[in-house]
Amino acid sequence: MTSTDKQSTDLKTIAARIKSGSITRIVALTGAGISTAAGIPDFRSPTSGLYAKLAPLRLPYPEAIFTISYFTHTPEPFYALARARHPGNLKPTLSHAFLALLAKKGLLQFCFTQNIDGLECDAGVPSEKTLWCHGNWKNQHCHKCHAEYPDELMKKAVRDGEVPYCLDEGCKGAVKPDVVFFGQPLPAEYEEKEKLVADADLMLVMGTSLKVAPVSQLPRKVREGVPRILINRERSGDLGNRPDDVCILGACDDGVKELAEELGWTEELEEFWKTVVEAKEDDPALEGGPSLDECIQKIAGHMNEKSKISNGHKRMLEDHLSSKFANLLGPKRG
Ligand code: CNA
Repeated sequence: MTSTDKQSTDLKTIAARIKSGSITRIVALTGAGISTAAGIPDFRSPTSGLYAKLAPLRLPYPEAIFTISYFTHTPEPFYALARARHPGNLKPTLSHAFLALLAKKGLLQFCFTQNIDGLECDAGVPSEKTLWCHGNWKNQHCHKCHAEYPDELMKKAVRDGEVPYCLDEGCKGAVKPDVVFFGQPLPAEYEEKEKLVADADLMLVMGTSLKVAPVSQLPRKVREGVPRILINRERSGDLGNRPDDVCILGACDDGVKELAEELGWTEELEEFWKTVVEAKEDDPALEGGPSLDECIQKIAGHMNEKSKISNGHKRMLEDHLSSKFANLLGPKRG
């Protein structure tokens, strides 16, 4: 645990307040870091994060793969990696179980998650207490005409790494899971739910770099004097700047263990986590499959071919335009 001399509280004090009932409205904000232990890489970790791994694809920028304007003309990379990133057969982590345990004890006021894997739901966090700020994989629609697309066909597309297209012959737009891409609005409930942050008596921020707005601004909406706990590998946002902040730097599951220990919940949490993991059934359709690195290698070849074609196309256009331009200017002098 890190502390600064500005700090006026610590984990022990916060745990004591939870146990005594003076903290009852905990608002959680989670990010990709609570799911890396389940096997889904985050975005921004230096070598293990997805953005670092995407280098062979030579995307215009790593976020392009999740940017709506890019997806509309090049959906292939998103689907090529979908199977390796799909949460189908992954199990909730101890951190997901901790959130569900808070809910079970009536202490979780609300959970804002930026994750799209739905693992907090698998762990038992009630859906009415969760906002998937960036959507999730549960449903899918054509990005063009917004028609629904059947689950079974979507599962097949994810399994085969193929782009699913709208079943309407006249449309044929690429189908997109209901994940919020860069350039798309957040769910309509966001503005309403955001107000719960000002009512919290503890905010728990876990596994996020707080680099994606507007969710990154939520911790600032906590009232002054209300404790905020950050559990993350690194400092993020303005966490640690207020006297009532506590930063536990390291793996989320270790930080959660530390907190559970202070609360006297260690055994209960371990037991609960075991039942949660056992309860999640595997989907045989999504078993096995290539690793993320293998998927990236495979699509890299295809993308390089595609870029060769588009470079050729670009050169052809340039030649065409320069000859047109030369004709407009008339014959060369000299
Ligand atoms: P990010 O920007 O990749 O940051 C992740 C943060 O977690 C970093 O600060 C890491 O240091 C930290 N971290 C990683 N692993 C651990 C760990 N085991 N213990 C403690 N800390 C860890 O991801 P954010 O969530 O901040 O960014 C928001 C994006 C990421 C959202 O749009 C998500 O949809 C998107 N995302 C989601 C998933 C998922 O659903 N599991 C996976 C990858 C990215």
